[in-house]
Amino acid sequence: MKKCFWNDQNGSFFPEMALDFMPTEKLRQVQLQRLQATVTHSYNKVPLFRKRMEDLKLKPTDIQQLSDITLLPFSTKKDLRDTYPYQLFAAEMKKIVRLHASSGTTGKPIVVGYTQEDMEVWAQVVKRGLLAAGFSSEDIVQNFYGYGLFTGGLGVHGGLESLGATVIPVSGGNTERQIMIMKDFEVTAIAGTPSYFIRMIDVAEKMGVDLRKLKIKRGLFGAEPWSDGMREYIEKKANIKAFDIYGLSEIIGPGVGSECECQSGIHIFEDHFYPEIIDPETLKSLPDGEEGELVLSTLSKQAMPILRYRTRDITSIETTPCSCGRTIRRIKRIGRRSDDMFIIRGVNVFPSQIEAALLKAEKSLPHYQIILDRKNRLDTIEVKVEISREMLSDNIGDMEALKKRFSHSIEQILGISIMVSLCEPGSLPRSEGKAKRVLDKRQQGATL
Ligand code: DLL
Repeated sequence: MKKCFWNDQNGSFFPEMALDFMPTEKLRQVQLQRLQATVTHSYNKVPLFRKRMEDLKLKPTDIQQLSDITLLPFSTKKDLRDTYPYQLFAAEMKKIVRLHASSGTTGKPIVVGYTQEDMEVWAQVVKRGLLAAGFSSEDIVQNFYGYGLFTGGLGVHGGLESLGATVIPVSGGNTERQIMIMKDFEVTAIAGTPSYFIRMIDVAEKMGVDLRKLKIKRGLFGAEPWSDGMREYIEKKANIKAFDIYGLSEIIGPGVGSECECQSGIHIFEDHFYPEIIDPETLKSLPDGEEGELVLSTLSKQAMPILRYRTRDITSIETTPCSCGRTIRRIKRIGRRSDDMFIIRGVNVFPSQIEAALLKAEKSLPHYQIILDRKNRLDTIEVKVEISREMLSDNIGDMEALKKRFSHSIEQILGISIMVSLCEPGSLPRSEGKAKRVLDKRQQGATL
C-alpha cells in the first residue's frame, strides 16, 4: 500500500493528520482567526481577563495580526489559584462536561474544565500525537498514567479510544500486576511516566520477565522531564521506541505537543495552542532558536481559554523543518523549569544537571534523590544515589571509587563539590506517577 501522510501504519485513514501538514500560510490564518475569537470570548466571559485588558486600554479588535499577541497580558498559575475554583470558566456550568485538577506544590489545587467541544479537541490532539509516534488502531495499549483528577490517564485514554486502539486503563500502581498484564494481554504499546516505567524495568528483571522479549514496540512517555540518556536506557532495556508527549493541565493536559518518528523535538499542535518564548526575567519575546520560558495560548478552548500562560518550562522553538514534513513547529524537549532551580553556594543548580552527571558517571541512570536542607542558616545539598545490583560490591574500595566517580562528575558539571552518599538497592522512595527527585526540607523549618 502506498504510504500517505494521513494513513496510520496499517493504512487506516485519519484525515486529522492533514492538520499537521497544513501549508504555513494557511496555518497562520487559522491561528489568527482563532486567536481573535479566543480574545473576544475571554473578554466577554472572564472578568479577570476583561479587567486586565481594560487596564492596558486594549480591546479585542486591537488584535489585528498574530504578532499583536504580545500586547496581551500574561497569565500565571497564581491566576488559577486566585480564581479557584471556577472564576476563569468562560462557559456556563451546564456546558462543562469534565473537571480535572492539579495539586501543584502548595495548598489548593487548580481546577480546569472542558466542554464537549474541548473534549473532542483533546482527543484529537492526543490522537495526532499517537499517530505521529507510530501508534495504530491495531495496538493493544497499556495506559499506566494515573486515572482520576490528573489529566494524564483520562487524557491519553481519550486519544487512544479515538484512534481505535485497544486500551487497557490500568492506571498507576501494583507494578507486578502491570508486568503480568503486559505479558499476558500481549501489549504492543505503552503510555505512562518514564520514571515509573524505569521502575517497571527493575521489577520485571526481579520477576524474571525479559521485557525485550514481549510484544511491546513503542511507548509514549511524558508528564515529567526525561533526558536523552533515560530514553536510551528505556529503549535498550525494553527494546522499544520511546516518544515524548508534553502538556499541562492549564492548557488542556497531555497533547499540547508530541514527538514524531524522527524523535527530534516536540511538535506543538499549533492550530490549537500558540507557542511563544520569552525571557523569564525581562518578559520580552525571544526569537525562534533562543532558549527561554514557553508561553502558551489556547486557540480553541471554550470552557477555559487561557492567553499567554507562563508555563515555567524552559525550551526553544526549533528553526529547521522536521524531516517528517510536518509544518507545525517543534520545541526542544523540556529538561527543566525556571522554578526548579536552587542556589547552592551562589551557584545556580538544576536537578537535570545532577541527573546528567550521574548518567555520565555510570552510563545508566541510578535512582537518586536530591535533599536540600538548611544548617546554621546555610543551604546544604546532598545527593543520595541508590546502588544498582550491578554496581554492588563487597569491596569497600570499589564502593568508595564509585562514590568518587559520582562526586567528580557532579563537580565537573556544576563547578562545586556536593556531598554524595550511596544507599542500598530499593531503599529510596519510588513514585508510580511523576518522580519526586528533590526533597526540600528547608521549608519544614526544623533545622534552621
Ligand atoms: O503532566 C500533563 C501530561 C500528562 C503530559 C501525561 C504528558 C503526559 P500537569 O500535571 O499539569 O500536566 O504538569 C504539567 O509537567 O508544565 C512540565 O513542567 C511537566 N511536563 C509535562 N510533560 C512533560 C514532558 C501533565 N514531556 C507540567 N517533558 C509541565 C518535560 C513535562 N516536562
